[in-house]
Amino acid sequence: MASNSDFTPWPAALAEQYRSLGYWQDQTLFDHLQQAVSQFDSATAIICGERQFSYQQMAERISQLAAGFVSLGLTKGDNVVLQMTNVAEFYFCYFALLQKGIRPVLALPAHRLSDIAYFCQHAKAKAYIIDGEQSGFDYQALAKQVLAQTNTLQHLVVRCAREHLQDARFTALADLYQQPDTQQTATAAELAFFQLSGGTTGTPKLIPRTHNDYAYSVIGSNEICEFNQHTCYLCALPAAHNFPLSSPGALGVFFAGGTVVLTQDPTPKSAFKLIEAHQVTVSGLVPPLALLWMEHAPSTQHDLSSLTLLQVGGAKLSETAAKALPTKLGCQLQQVFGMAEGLVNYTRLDDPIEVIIATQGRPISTHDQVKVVDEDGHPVAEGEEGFLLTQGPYTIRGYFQAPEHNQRAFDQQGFYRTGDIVKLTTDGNIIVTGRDKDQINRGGEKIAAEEVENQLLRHEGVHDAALIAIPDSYLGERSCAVIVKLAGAEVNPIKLKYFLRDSGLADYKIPDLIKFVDALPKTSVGKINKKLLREEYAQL
Ligand code: AMP
Ligand code: DBH
Repeated sequence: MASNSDFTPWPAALAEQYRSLGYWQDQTLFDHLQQAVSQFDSATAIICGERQFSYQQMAERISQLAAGFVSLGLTKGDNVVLQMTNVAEFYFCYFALLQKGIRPVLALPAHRLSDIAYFCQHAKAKAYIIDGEQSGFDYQALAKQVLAQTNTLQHLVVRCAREHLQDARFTALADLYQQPDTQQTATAAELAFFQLSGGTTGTPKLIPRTHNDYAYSVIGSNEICEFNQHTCYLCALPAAHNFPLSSPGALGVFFAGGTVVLTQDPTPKSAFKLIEAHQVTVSGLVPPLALLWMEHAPSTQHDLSSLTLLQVGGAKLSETAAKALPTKLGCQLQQVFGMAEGLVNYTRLDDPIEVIIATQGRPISTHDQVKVVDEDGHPVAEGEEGFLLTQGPYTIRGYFQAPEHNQRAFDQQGFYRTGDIVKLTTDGNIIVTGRDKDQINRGGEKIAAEEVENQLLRHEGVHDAALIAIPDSYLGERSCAVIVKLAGAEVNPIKLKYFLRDSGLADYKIPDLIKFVDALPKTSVGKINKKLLREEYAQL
């Protein structure tokens, strides 16, 4: 059963304020979808390859799956790991689980054994739901490894034809479409699902999001981005990620009655074709993809004129690229600076061009509080650089079951320490200037240095290891592992990369570069001096 220890509640006075302001409407995410279903009925909700689903058809699939999940014995308060690619079934499963108060952990397609096994164990997940039809990676093989390493899973559900199931213990998702069950067991103040943090520590963190807080972030985003029933959104980033799910993303589209077009392939070749075919009006990208689209747009055969807005976020977009984007793509740019923990900032559609080009925008809500502080936690002078802390109506007050980490990640008043270094402009816009967290932002994919270092240190030939970011013109940053070998050890970069992959580390976390040194520089207190290392390796 759900319990209060599942998430850290907001202080009562704030919760009351958010309700009285109408931010928290005490409606579940499922309620919001239901409202759209009754209003938009036969309008197209999802386009997924050759398949299209109206709001009514989507609702029907959700209620059928809700019945199926219950028939497995899953019940309110249970956790499951949901790892789907960009297919309609991601949303069907997501809403069916939410309807029944079953909480999905939203794993990304790129997650591998070490992440998934951790999510299953930490969340005591009863089921793991995967995509068995996606070419390019065998999720069923991964699932077998996960089963061998974990002891909580009771069900493995695979999106594939029954005859393609690889193991007698697996259930076909197709068999879970049963007699529709429309009864809702979730309530809005409760935990709805888990987002995942890019993390800064040895283990990934689970981010508990409630219906109330998440719905507000979506509805607030819809107002800012002007999503409506005519919006046609190309979901080119992984659907489960916070950005394409909620900023305003697919949920914003569904609540407004528009259409989500899904693609597994975000590159220009495939994306441009879809933009033309479905008259896509808006999409959201990380900077490297935005650069790629800009590079290919001028010479494309496809008509991109339906595209009116391109949102870019997840990592810093250079000013040069921001300036060139509107002309290259023939649409407006919106910068989005968000985090799965909550706070999302947008440049506004009617902002002056200088603001859109040079800032990462301002918070959704006037009740998002941002503090920019120095090392001692004191506010910096106006316009000065400092650490960004925040609290508000949709920013979590604690990670799931991580008391020690929560001590560090939140201040005395419950503000979340984002780990970002920012400046505030006089009109309240945020400029991201750097980062204080031990993380590499590889084109929007975040890598916790400590997690990779811990894996490297498990290798018998590695004495010491540091993972640092090095600049990259395309990705923004790449990762470089600086390693001290044990005397006489036979290690080389290729062997180490294989070792990391075999240990279940996701591909994007494997260091781009591996360098060997005799010793790592230390600070006066004996910690690895990463600042110095970053300076030394900046030219690679
Ligand atoms: P996560 O906590 O994994 O959801 O990642 C959120 C982090 O991504 C933020 O704290 C920033 O470090 C980074 N980020 C997201 N959007 C932007 C942006 N537009 N510019 C710079 N950094 C960003
Ligand atoms: O990077 C992110 O996590 C992010 C970026 C843009 C995000 O969570 C969001 C918008 O909601």
